[in-house]
Amino acid sequence: MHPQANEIKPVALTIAGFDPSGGAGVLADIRTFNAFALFPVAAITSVTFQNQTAVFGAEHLSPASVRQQVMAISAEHKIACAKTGMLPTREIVREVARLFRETDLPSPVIDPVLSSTSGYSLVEEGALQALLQELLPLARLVTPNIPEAERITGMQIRDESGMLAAAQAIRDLGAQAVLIKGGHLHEKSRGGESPTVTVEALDVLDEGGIVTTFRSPWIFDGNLRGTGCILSAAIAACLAKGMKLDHAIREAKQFVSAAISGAVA
Ligand code: PXL
Repeated sequence: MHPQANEIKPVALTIAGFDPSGGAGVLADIRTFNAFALFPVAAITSVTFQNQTAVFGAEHLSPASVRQQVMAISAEHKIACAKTGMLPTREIVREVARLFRETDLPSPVIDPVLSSTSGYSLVEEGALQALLQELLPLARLVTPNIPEAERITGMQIRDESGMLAAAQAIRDLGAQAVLIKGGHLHEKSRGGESPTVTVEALDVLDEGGIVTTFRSPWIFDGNLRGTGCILSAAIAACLAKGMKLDHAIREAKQFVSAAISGAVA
């Protein structure tokens, strides 16, 4: 790699876990940043052990090593956009919040990762509480899916008005904007005598109280791993390119759809 490559491309930072199989985490983020012609840099929070089938475990880094990765990168680069993914411990969440408070890193897109697609918990006890108290108030955007939004708010989300109420509750924690992803909302039984098929996916954006809804044909992704990582990285990338948030989300959603169909990332 030419050492000056980053002088041409804006630099995009991900602070997230490492999935060696490449489906999720920093590798998915890096592929996404590359696809948007950004220069990817990454600070790793945890090394996970997994493949397409299951997560077998993880070894988390210390908060100090997360800090030192970020400090070394940001001493050399002006960071154009940042996103966070798997932040597995209370201590790492606190350290990452400190980094965003105390340095000139741009406000992050926060993907509040709690568990893997296969259902394995990726965060220890206390990490969620720290996320709510310390990191969400610093967010440019938070991108929970419905189960994550339910755990963050303690609310049950059954429909669009539930999504709106949860988005406002998360914004009340201090985030500038919240995108609740409804991919799971309309999913119905696909077996039995009269299988119901989801025809629409609904996402709700609440930015400072202004609500935008995104409706798109629901694509069965076979529970593709990493779509949350790719979406939040793509939104951060589009923000780095100067797009308004709703435009950035529209572009990012198109990118994820293309990724699901195998065209990109
Ligand atoms: O998709 C959530 C996720 C995020 N980050 C890492 C992961 C996973 C799911 O497995 O491993 C590192």
